[in-house]
Amino acid sequence: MAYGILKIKNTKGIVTITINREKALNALNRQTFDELNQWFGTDGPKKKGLKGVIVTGAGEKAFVAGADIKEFDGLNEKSAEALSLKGQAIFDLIENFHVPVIAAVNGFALGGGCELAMACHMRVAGEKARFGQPEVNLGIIPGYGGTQRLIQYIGKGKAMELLLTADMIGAEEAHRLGLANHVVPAGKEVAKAKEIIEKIATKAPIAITKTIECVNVFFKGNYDGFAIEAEEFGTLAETEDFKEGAKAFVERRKANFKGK
Ligand code: DAK
Repeated sequence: MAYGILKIKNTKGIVTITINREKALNALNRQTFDELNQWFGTDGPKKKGLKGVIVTGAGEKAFVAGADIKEFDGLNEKSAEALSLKGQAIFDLIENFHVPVIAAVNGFALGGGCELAMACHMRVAGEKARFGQPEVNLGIIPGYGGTQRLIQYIGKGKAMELLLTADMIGAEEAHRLGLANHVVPAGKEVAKAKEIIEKIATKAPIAITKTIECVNVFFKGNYDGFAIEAEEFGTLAETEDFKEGAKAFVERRKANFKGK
């Protein structure tokens, strides 16, 4: 499969994947998801001599400003739940990838963008990075693991606050809370991620892979919060407020929610 949106560059075993939709602030449309699936599910695992992967966004403004709101139209309970499960499965591929995957967060990481960054093993934030889960502004909830992963990084109380208020936080706050591993000057995110990968590449590769597996197993409880998240996401897709939220965004006006 040819890649039309992802720019993929392999430099001495470090692959940098750039989501290249700068005009749409790198929003995740269906094609971007398909290409991420193709790379993390099929092409990436076959690469020989791979040390690590860096995921970043094109331009200086955004890592990824969310799922593509312009593709929300026409979703119903079934299709939204299916899409949520598909997105979760792709982000699971990233979370369980056999070599380190680092998000180089160069600007807005909102909604699905914050979820993508959280699916990576670490996050290096540029000083202009902004993180947030603004889904409730649109009448929905995070559909790609955000309700589950944010708690893992910053704890229940703060996660609840960010998810319920839709507030954005800057790089320093994300670092203080444990969401960002490092904060670096703008433009240095990829370089710092490379430095971390080079350090990890000096360690035993199988131990690295097993460490990733073990850390991830800790978070697989007996309950399936992701399935519940997908189910609830499907339910919300049929609400009037969801349609109004997306429409208001496109029309650049404040949404008029009715609780329906
Ligand atoms: N989707 C599509 N286009 C987007 C976008 C997005 N998420 N974010 C920005 N853009 C586009 C804008 O529409 C604009 O395009 P034009 O109008 O010029 O054609 C261009 O990018 C530049 O954006 P702005 O003009 O708005 O730039 P500003 O600097 O004024 O503002 C901003 C930057 C990041 C604050 C603002 O763009 C913004 O608030 N963006 C939306 C943030 C957001 O709400 N993101 C979505 C969160 S919800 C699902 C599962 C999960 C999800 C969805 C579905 N299923 C299972 C179905 C997840 C949902 C989310 O991610």
